[in-house]
Amino acid sequence: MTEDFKEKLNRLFAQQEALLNAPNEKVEEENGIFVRYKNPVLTAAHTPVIWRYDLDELTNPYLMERIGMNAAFNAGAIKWKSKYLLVVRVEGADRKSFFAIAESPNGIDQFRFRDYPVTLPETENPDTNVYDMRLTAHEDGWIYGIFCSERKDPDAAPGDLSSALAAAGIVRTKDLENWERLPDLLTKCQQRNVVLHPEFVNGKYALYTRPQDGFIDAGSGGGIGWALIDDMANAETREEKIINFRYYHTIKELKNGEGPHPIKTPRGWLHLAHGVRGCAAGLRYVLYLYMTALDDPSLVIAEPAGYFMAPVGEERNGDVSNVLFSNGWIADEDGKVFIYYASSDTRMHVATSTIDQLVDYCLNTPADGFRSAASVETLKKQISKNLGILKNSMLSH
Ligand code: M1P
Repeated sequence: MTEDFKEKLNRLFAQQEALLNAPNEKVEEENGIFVRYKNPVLTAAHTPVIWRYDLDELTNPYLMERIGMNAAFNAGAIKWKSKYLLVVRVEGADRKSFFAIAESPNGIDQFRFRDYPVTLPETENPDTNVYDMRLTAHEDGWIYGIFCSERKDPDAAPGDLSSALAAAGIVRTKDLENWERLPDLLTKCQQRNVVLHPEFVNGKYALYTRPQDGFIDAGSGGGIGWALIDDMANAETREEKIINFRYYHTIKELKNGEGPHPIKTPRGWLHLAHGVRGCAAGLRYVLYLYMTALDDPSLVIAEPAGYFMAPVGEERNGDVSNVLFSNGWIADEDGKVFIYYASSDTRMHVATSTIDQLVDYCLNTPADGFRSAASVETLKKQISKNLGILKNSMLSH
């Protein structure tokens, strides 16, 4: 190896180590509900040097990137052997997404990809693209991963190279190293954002679904669905009911979808989801929370109006701008919650909160009144209560 090549190589590794070891810090002045962290926890630049470069001077004398990585986003999350583990949607410069695992000792920085991406077993009908895995450590003892399996629509008109079909692919593992592929979920329509509930419900597996008319449009699919399944090894939705509806002139008017699986709390199941609306700039994806009953995870008991998180600053820009999307969060035993979210289909971030704060937010934030006049009434109520408090506190001074 020449000295020049060796120097370039050392620089490359040093730059990456600096990026991977950069300490993250809280962003001040948040809203009391959650705290954002300043640096993205993963980007395309966090993918290992050994993925992107051929390190052999003979075959790569200019030390050029040979396999480009475009983005690292929409990660599933799980706490595993005391580490915070993300199953990341990595997208290559070739537009193919694949899964790769990155781990951190503290959940907020030092995320490092494993040497190899996940080798996902295939069904007889190979996937063209795979993405957005939701991880569920189910009480049956398996860790399931449900993801979108995308294939070209076989009925597309000649020359139409864009029409696609979305289905829910299913894998399971006991060690997050070896994955068993199960048959795709059998449903009456296309599906994305399918999530496995962590507990049996009436002795069955329970899925959050998102029935959709087309690959992009939810269409007549009214929102987040719910289906009970006999067997994950032959999963089929016989009956599907909508449990979290879309509404006109809300943040989820056009589409919505369950995020990661809900967190069990003493007051009910805490859900994180995304809502989509259309505007002149295109689609706008934001995150929202809702809660369902402890004894019936399909029964909504609280849903604050509007969004919980929306893109800000650099989060607003990327390959698909104006998008926040989350399919992973981790609740620690002390009640701290790590919310992993992607911005604009480009990079991964973390925000933290606690179960108590998120439950309080859900149960005490006013619900949507669906009309401007209702919003004004809600606002007036709070203002007059606060004016009373201020008046009393001034009197008491
Ligand atoms: O581009 C924004 C998101 O679009 C899709 O979301 P949905 O399933 O709601 O249609 C997905 O492709 C998602 O990966 C992507 O982030």
